Amino acid sequence: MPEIRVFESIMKRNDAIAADNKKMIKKTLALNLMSSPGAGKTSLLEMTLKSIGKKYRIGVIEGDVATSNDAERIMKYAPKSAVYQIKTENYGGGCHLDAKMVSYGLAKIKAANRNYDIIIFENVGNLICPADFSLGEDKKVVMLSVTEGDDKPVKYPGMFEAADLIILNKTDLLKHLNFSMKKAMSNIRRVNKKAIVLDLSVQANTGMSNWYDILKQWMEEKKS
Ligand SMILES: Nc1nc2c(ncn2[C@@H]2O[C@H](COP(=O)(O)OP(=O)(O)OP(=O)(O)O)[C@@H](O)[C@H]2O)c(=O)[nH]1
Ligand SMILES: [Mg+2]
Repeated sequence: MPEIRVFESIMKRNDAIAADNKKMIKKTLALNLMSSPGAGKTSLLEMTLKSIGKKYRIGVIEGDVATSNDAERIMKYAPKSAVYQIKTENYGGGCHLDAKMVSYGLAKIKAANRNYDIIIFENVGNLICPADFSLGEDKKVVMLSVTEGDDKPVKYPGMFEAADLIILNKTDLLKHLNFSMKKAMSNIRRVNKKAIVLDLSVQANTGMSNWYDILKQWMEEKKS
């Protein structure tokens, strides 16, 4: 019982900081981007910055256990001041970002006064823990690469249940795999009836315009 109370109190505190984060970024669209390791989150952000990074002010907070590899990749396509790497091991954490870490990141990229159009939190690669911790995002985006198998939505339901958008990535590899789009879709719908589902290949740059259209729509909704 005491363990449950400690967990509840951690979650309450996290939710309060997440609410402050959201208040602070005002009209900026904030996204929590989650997936298992290597699904293609950073690749998606690189391609997004290349394509629409001049039109919109995009901030990125990277989350990883160790290394600044992802922030270094992103800085090639975005102003350095708009990118910040959180190494969760430095905060006594590990498998996910929490709202407090993100609040440091938001201060570092000066989110309160730079009027970003979008800020994306790339979470630590993990299909379990990140789902439980709200960061102050408006939308949760979950990426599944087709190399991981079409059964993952039902094996890791928490992550997929919570998603507003599910991106099926690496479709360029479908011809080499026994991944069934039909099965994946039916597994997604078993746990989440509402999420938008997109299939695309970041590497082949196919299906990306649907992603940009959704970003545009969400930005407009947030600003209105
Ligand atoms: N074939 C193929 N490979 C891809 C695609 N998108 C990403 N990759 C490759 O997948 C690998 C992992 O990509 P990342 O973007 O680092 O993945 P990530 O989700 O950010 O990884 P973590 O941050 O470590 O969780 C890299 O070698 C990418 O080049 C794609 O659409 N097709
Ligand atoms: Mg990454």
